[in-house]
Amino acid sequence: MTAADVAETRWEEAACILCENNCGVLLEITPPGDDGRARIGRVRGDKNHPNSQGYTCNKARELDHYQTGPHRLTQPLRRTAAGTYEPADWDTAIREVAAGFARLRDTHGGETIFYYGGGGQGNHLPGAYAAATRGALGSKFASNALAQEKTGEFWVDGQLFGNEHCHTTGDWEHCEVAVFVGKNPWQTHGVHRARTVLREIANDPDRSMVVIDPRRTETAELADFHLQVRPGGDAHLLAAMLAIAVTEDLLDNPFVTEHAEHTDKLLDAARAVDIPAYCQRAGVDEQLVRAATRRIATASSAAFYEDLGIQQNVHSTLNSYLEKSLWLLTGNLGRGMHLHTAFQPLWSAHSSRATPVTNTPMLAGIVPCNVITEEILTDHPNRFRGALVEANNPVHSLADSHRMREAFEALEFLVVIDVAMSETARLADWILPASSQFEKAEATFFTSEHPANAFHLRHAVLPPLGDTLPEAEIHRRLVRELGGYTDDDLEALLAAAADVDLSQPREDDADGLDAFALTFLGWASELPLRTKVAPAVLYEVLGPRLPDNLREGAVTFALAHQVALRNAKEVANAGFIGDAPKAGNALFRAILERRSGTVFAIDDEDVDPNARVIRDGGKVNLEIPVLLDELATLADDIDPVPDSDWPLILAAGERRAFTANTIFRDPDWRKRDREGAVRVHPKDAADLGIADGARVRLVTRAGHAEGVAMIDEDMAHGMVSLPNGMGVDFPDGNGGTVTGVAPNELTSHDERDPIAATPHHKHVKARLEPV
Ligand SMILES: Nc1nc2c(c(=O)[nH]1)N[C@H]1C(S)=C(S)[C@@H](COP(=O)(O)OP(=O)(O)OC[C@H]3O[C@@H](n4cnc5c(=O)[nH]c(N)nc54)[C@H](O)[C@@H]3O)O[C@H]1N2
Ligand SMILES: Nc1nc2c(c(=O)[nH]1)N[C@H]1C(S)=C(S)[C@@H](COP(=O)(O)OP(=O)(O)OC[C@H]3O[C@@H](n4cnc5c(=O)[nH]c(N)nc54)[C@H](O)[C@@H]3O)O[C@H]1N2
Ligand code: SF4
Ligand SMILES: [Mo]
Repeated sequence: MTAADVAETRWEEAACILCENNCGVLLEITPPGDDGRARIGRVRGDKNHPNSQGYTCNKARELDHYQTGPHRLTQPLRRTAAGTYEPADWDTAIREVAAGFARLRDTHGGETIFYYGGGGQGNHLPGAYAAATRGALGSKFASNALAQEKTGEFWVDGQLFGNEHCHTTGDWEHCEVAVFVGKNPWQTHGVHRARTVLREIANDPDRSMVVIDPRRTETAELADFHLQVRPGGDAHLLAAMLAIAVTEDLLDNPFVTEHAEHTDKLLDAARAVDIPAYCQRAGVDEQLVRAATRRIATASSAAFYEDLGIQQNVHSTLNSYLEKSLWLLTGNLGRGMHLHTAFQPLWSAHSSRATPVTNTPMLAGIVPCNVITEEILTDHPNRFRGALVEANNPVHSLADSHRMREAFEALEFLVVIDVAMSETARLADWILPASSQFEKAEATFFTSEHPANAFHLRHAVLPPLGDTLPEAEIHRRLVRELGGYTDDDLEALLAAAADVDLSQPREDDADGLDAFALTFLGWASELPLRTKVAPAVLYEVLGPRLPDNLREGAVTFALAHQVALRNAKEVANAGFIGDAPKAGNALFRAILERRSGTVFAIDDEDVDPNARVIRDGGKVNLEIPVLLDELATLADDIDPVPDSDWPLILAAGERRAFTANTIFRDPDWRKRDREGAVRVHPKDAADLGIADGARVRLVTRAGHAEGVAMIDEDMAHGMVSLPNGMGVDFPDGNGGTVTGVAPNELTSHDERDPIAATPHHKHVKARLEPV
């Protein structure tokens, strides 16, 4: 596609890329203006999208601020000795990037090449193709943002249900009670059509909402029970709730006996809880805690969502254990909460490995974000010496930006693939410019619905900018340059692919896909390296057989087959039937044809809720010794001594109406709260003599920053907050502007969970000073 192809305004199916909901949208594509570039105009919800059904929030209409602007990279850039960047052509870039990594591989081993990325809120295909480059290099250690939020939860799932792919999701449409723990879905979604669904629950006299959050958020405003917990008091609160459920005889005993085992130690621990003291420690009225617990326990179904408020906080992993125990013991597995299918799991099923330098466990197979700098800044022979960063901005998004910069500068070779000159790209030896998510086919693997689960392969709807390439092509060229496969290797595949024609829908096997699938499977199984480089190979041999605007979807061919094998029953329920390769091919065809997304799997309902528990014997295990030990320590933390140096707790990285990680760099996208104010409780502001709109200095152990104060009576006393995603620079033509505070200038890498090593972003000791 070229700019000339956009001759007149047209509407195209796509998805919003700003949060994990990926709502289906219709984009108005406008023809090139004076700058010669077609762009995104109006944005509407797509009623045909299986998940969003026409819904969008306020942010989707700003998508052109991502697509168009001076922040976009247009050509490969090489760092000069002086630290500036000079443009280069792709052939040079690929040759030198491959040579730089090959040197590290050959001298120190491929495992010293670290990979950070895989995608953000809208783009997971880069990660799928990067697997080929990593395979060719022998790179074994990788990380991404999941290891600073969800890995503790995944590990608890593994302990409870059998492995870390046993992920649960809430049935928000039907649950009688919805419980949000450190989660503000009104702003952050995660629940499809969140604002509509939340209003429905709030307006239904037979349903209730419970919110556990120190701030009276937009979600809390709609709740029947707002447990306004003291920052960091969740473990005490959740332990008290569990204790109330146990001692008031509110457990679903028949359900527990039938579906769970090893419950005694947890129940004993709950009985030992001093309920009034724990409620007081948590800062919530005991009668309110009792009432909310009774409401949850007596409901026919309760759905729970735990998120950053507890996952990036003290006792993060313990909080997950307590939260899940509460809904399990009150009989909600298979009622409000469900184990679901996934199109392609984003993490590993097992936590069997540890990092090479600090020997920190890699929960769900991911290097914990908070140890990355320690794995680089050392003379240990196995340290990370090189890194490939793609579609994420870790120098901005990981704890302790100072130390992150120091570590990434210390790397012998750093390559960043991004659409924009990010904070991380600024440190790279090579910056490779990617086509945007609207200039290539893209998809995410955020597929966690029950019972009907959908996958959406989006079409390219705009021509690629400048000299950018999709990641699929970047990785294909890198793998080729690294010798991951040769022309000879492809002979049989190219012959089979020659008979494939997917340029338009055809009946069943008239497109030649069945024969290709069999050839491909045989080819891949011949040599171990072939499986690794297969994504790049598929892009090379199958990509050209796909419609032009879907080429980067080639890898979903393999993924469709994998899910059809893994979840044959659920995939058949969605209408894709037949022995391999029939079902996988039918699913792949549907993915290519259905521009608004495809339901790929439908879970059976009314089956044993334990059907997906994969532990031996099929019962849920409720005994996690290391967390029971941590639970016992709560009794010694009933009366914390106030810290006069750090009287406030900073939630560093709150989601608001106008935040979207670092996906937007142009500050003009924000219709209000442009600078991202520091929210302060009126009493704290009065004590410090701070007026609304005044400039303030926020000081933490790690650093200090100046911002503008917003007095907010919805805040908890003693708590301040900063929005996430701020403090990125934008090339405005005058040397660049930075708007707002980058929260990780204020966080420390060593404040982390004892088990998951996830950061305490929501619990940073701080003080505030007037400027
Ligand atoms: N608008 C917008 N939406 C987004 C994003 C975005 O950048 N902007 N990012 C997306 C991403 S990547 C994610 S992971 C999700 C995150 O979604 P959420 O987890 O909902 O996001 P946050 O606002 O960071 O944190 C949620 C809540 O935690 C509360 N909190 C703070 N301290 C505590 C505490 O001690 N205890 C409890 N119980 N709660 C506490 C905060 O008051 C806040 O309301 O949002 C996604 N959606
Ligand atoms: N203090 C604090 N820190 C936090 C959080 C917090 O609450 N507080 N939240 C954490 C959480 S939950 C998350 S998820 C992370 C998010 O932070 P990151 O994981 O770093 O992700 P994003 O900010 O979404 O980064 C997106 C990057 O991808 C680039 N990009 C966009 N489209 C494409 C594309 O098509 N191809 C390529 N190659 N690049 C593209 C963008 O330009 C940008 O540089 O932040 C984490 N950091
Ligand atoms: S909820 Fe809003 S930000 Fe999230 S995908 Fe939908 S429109 Fe985009
Ligand atoms: Mo996130």
